Amino acid sequence: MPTDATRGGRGALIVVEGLDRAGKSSQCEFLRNYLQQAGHSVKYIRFPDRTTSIGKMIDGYLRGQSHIDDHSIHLLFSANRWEFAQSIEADITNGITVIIDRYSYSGAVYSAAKANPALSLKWAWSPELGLPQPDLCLFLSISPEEAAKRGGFGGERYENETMQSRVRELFKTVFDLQQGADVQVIDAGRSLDEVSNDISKIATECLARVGQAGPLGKLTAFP
Ligand code: DGP
Repeated sequence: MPTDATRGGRGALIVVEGLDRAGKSSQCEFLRNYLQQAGHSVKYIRFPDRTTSIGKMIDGYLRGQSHIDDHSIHLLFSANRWEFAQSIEADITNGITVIIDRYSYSGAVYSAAKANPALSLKWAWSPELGLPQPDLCLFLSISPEEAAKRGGFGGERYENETMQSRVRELFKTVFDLQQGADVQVIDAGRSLDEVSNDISKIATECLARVGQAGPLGKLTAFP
């Protein structure tokens, strides 16, 4: 079966966002396998990528092993995305669809949810300007109470209900303000299969659309 690269078309940039424990990683893996079986070239990456030098600093912070000032850690998360921006763009140009587990939307909302008056949502969005603009953002919607019931919640910084409730509200705000990407809200409180079915349909439509679209865009400032 011909791949997108051999057809000469670009790949799609698909981002999966949501609260902690919304099922993002399982759904990203499902989507990668589904699209590969449909004949597409696909890569799956996740942010933060904890393998780089910057990623290791973020990992230590999330595990509570180090204290880093709110602005500094925010910029490290963003720098971690910038480390991969060129390779993401190259893959997309070469016909590879890139699925990303968490992206700039998490970047802005998790920092703004700290309710540090010196760190506004607008400020938090600004280092993201110019990063590749997703063609599709799948938001896995789950209530903070449901997320808390799922296994493993509470292990890392940010994994508490107060923070998750603020994060949920701020995701809505950021999606209203950043209208470049096609944001699709998926009810992730259902079974894995029901969620996967929705995701595969929406992603397939996205790939068909991207085949006719121009080059990948860039994230822009809030209006
Ligand atoms: P994960 O590896 O997907 O479980 O993410 C780890 C935690 O880090 C999770 O609570 C969400 C948070 N996070 C992810 N990206 C960012 C970011 O860019 N900025 C901030 N402040 N937090 C982030």
